[in-house]
Amino acid sequence: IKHPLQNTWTLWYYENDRNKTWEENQREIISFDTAEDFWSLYNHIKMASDLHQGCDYSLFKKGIRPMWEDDANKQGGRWLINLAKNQRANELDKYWLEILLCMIGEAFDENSEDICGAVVNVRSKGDKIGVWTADAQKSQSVMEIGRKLKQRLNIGRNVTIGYQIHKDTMVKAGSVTKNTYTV
Ligand code: M7G
Repeated sequence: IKHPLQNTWTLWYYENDRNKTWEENQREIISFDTAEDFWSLYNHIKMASDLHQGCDYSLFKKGIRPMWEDDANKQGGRWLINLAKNQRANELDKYWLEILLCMIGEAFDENSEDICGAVVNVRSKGDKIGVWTADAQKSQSVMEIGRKLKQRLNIGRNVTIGYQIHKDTMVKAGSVTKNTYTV
């Protein structure tokens, strides 16, 4: 028998079609709930670094849509990892896989229930990876998740990552959103 995961996860793919709304461009691809099915899917799809600029992958717990508006996300925010352009070659795919493994392996321990999902944005101005949590007010959980992330991704102590509340991001389209937490 296959190795069951604690949660069922859904992969989403975003491709920008100017004739559709942002929400319509989010496509639900497939759900899985075993380690083996995760690897079949992972090995079958393109690496994030091979996606066209402007595309996203999102992996969220089944039932949570990868958008601010979802009930599970609307009080939440994200730990954001901004990558420099030259990090696409070496870091992007490594970071994304490590985050996927942290999520499906419930590596955030008792804070795993606060994890909603993660998004990778492939962008010409610099790629981004966001880890979305359910409740921005749960400072202890948010901070523990941030510290664990930094540790698992081997992000140096000289590098700071920030947590931004979705409600702040929402009204700041195009400009910088303030960090509510940093680690
Ligand atoms: P992005 O794709 O997260 O980053 O947001 P980018 O600026 O690097 O491309 C781009 C735009 O997509 C936003 O300004 C919004 O118009 C739209 N958008 C992004 N997200 C995550 C959402 C969302 O959760 N809900 C809605 N309605 N629009 C979103």
